[in-house]
Amino acid sequence: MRPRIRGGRTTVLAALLSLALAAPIAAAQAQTAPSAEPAAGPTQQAELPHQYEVTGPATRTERTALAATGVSIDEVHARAVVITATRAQAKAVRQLGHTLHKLPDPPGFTTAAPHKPRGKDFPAGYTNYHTYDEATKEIDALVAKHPDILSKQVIGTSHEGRNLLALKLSKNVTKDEQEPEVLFTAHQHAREHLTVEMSLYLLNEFTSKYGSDSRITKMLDSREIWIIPDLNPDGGEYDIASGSFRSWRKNRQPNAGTSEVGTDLNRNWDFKWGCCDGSSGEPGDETYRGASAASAPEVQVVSKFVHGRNVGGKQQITAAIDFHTYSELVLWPFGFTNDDTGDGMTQDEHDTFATLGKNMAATNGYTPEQSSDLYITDGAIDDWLWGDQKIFAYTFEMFPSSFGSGGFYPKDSVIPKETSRNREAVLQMLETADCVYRVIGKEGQYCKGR
Ligand code: LU0
Ligand code: CA
Ligand code: ZN
Repeated sequence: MRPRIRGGRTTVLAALLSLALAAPIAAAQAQTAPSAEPAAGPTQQAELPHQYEVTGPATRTERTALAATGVSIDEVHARAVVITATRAQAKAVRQLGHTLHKLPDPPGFTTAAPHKPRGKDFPAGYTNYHTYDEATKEIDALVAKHPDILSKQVIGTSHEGRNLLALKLSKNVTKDEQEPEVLFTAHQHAREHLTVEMSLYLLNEFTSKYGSDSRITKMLDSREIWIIPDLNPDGGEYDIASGSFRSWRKNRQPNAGTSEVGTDLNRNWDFKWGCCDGSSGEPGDETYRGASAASAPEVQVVSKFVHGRNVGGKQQITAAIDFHTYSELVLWPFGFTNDDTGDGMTQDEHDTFATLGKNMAATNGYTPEQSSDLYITDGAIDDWLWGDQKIFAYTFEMFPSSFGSGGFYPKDSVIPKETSRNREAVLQMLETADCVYRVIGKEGQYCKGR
């Protein structure tokens, strides 16, 4: 398999960094010297991570070795990457022989304890992003307005007790009809706030256009669409609770025996959990996989929900997208292995994944590739959805393509364009969900008698 590069770019990060330094996000950070390390003070909380450009790693093997230090890899280029790391992790990465440059922190980044009521709002320039309460209110209003096609279930609670929701969109929504089902999930990673907006966009688009847009009407008439809009509400609220962004990734579950908080939900799913150097066993690391498979309550709740869609021994959900940011990618399984095919992935299955992935990417301009082309991950949701449930599951890494265009924190003005950018890809997935193998012309072989 030919390794491809995340974002499809071959530019070195020196150019990226100069772009970043010229960009508004960096201007807002002028108070932070690029190479300065924050000093801990008596009123400060546990250390927060920072983003660094790392020059050196050029292959997926080198990137996987880098990820094994417990950092998250946020952006991949030909001979460089952007990572998120604590100071200790940054030191470990330097010891691997790589060169690190600290990138500017997000707007108003602070290590101070919260000085505002929890989750009051996003910072200036970001207030059109929805806090957990705002999203809940908007969802409740949509359900009240469209009770025939939209219903809400509380499927469980997060570690801190926030409701985890599943929204169902379909004609005759209160009935469980014999229709192909499709799942959209978002916000496993706290700082990836644009993904909650993606969920809200889909809810608004489907409810407002049902009856007037023929493709949407046909899909709601013939599919059952599930949207889990916010898998990690505790992490999301923590990321904004101080009034400035904290660049938080994990959930907010304490780790027994340490002062470290949080599990990386996208390393905690119960398929090949911790198998392959694609996650960390250290509680303080960005990619901490948790104490055991599905140890995070949020992962347990969503796993149980997906298991519940197995009716009469048949999984009803045939296709899924898990939304993340950033890098503008369409990714498919497996993440735990570099092999295209093997146990749990036949050639036809791989070809189906790759064909639909490329078709969808052609509509939004993202780069399509197998997840492990970036670096190895284990315990990621797509591997579980496919490996355990045989659901054609993709990860979309949304806008932007790079740190220099806003990284994890693009301004709220991008929300309408960057959520609607995925409308066509989502419709393609829905339209193929009755027989995904149709994309490789093998409907007759795999979907007869369905
Ligand atoms: O979980 C992750 O590391 C993802 C990429 C994988 C799905 C391959 N990247 S993210 O954390 O930057 N969203
Ligand atoms: Ca229905
Ligand atoms: Zn993510």
